[in-house]
Amino acid sequence: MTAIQQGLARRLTADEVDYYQEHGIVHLKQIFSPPWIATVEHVFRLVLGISDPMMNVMDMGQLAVALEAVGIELLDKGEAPGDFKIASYNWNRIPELAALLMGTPLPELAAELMRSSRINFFGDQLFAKGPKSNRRTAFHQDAPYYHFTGDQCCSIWIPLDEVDQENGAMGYVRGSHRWPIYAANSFASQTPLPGSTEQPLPNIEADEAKFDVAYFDVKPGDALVHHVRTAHGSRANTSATRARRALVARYVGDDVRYFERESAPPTALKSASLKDGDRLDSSEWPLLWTAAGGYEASPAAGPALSEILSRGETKGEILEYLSGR
Ligand SMILES: O=C(O)CCC(=O)C(=O)O
Repeated sequence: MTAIQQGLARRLTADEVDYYQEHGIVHLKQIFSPPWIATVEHVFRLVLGISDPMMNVMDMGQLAVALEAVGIELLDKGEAPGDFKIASYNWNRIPELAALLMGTPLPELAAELMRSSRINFFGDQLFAKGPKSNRRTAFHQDAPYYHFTGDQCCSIWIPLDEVDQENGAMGYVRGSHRWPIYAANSFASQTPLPGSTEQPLPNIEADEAKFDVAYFDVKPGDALVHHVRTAHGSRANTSATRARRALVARYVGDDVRYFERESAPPTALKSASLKDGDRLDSSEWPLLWTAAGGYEASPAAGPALSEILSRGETKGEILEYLSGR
């Protein structure tokens, strides 16, 4: 990175890139600028404020009730009066979210950490653990949920609240990006999803010390970035007053190729056009940035989107911009 990109408070250091490569996780302290984080907060509220049946939002409380009803053992039992919602893959319904994820600074941040010369967008998720939502996110790897192979996929976890052990800190098994792919679970239970063919993940929750789980206390402006095979999960939010919100943005790089994984859950995104072995370039996973051409290579996005967003332009103008590219 030659200049500080719009949205960043500072440059990445060489040590941070090495740490990500070595451990499959890195904590970037105060990497984002306050105005950019204010934009993330605005978009987060917008997404979770929309009540539209087309929105992809999972209520984890309801999921837990449904799992228990069919006899699946939950990680956290007992009373969990607070809300825990996960909103997934809504970027193509909400232009402001698309603009945030596809413009500076996230694609270049992902490129630098993964040492990749090109970046496609892969997906968005919002995790909102309300006060007293009292539910862990079970340890899991992201890879078994996806229809692709490769190492260069990272998730950038962007907190909007101060987060510590009390309100849902994220934990990561350092070095587990070198593990094989284990079975996917429902996040509320360690039980593998029906149809999984991989081995169940070791019982990390039972002996976190043995697995060298690293928990991170974070503040708005920080990011935690993990590799697609790094095992991760989070504490319950046991605080009576403090929410724990995070936006997760996922990107893929040079070595990722489409691969229809038979064991992936039915909700895993498939492409209408790609076949096994193809790069992900498609309307589902747009190419955003290349080292040679910057954002110019991108049919879908670019720094101008972030600019439009930061000027507080209207939804109509953002939609017009996206459809004109
Ligand atoms: O925020 C959480 O509790 C879990 C996040 C997660 O699993 C992810 O970012 O892949």
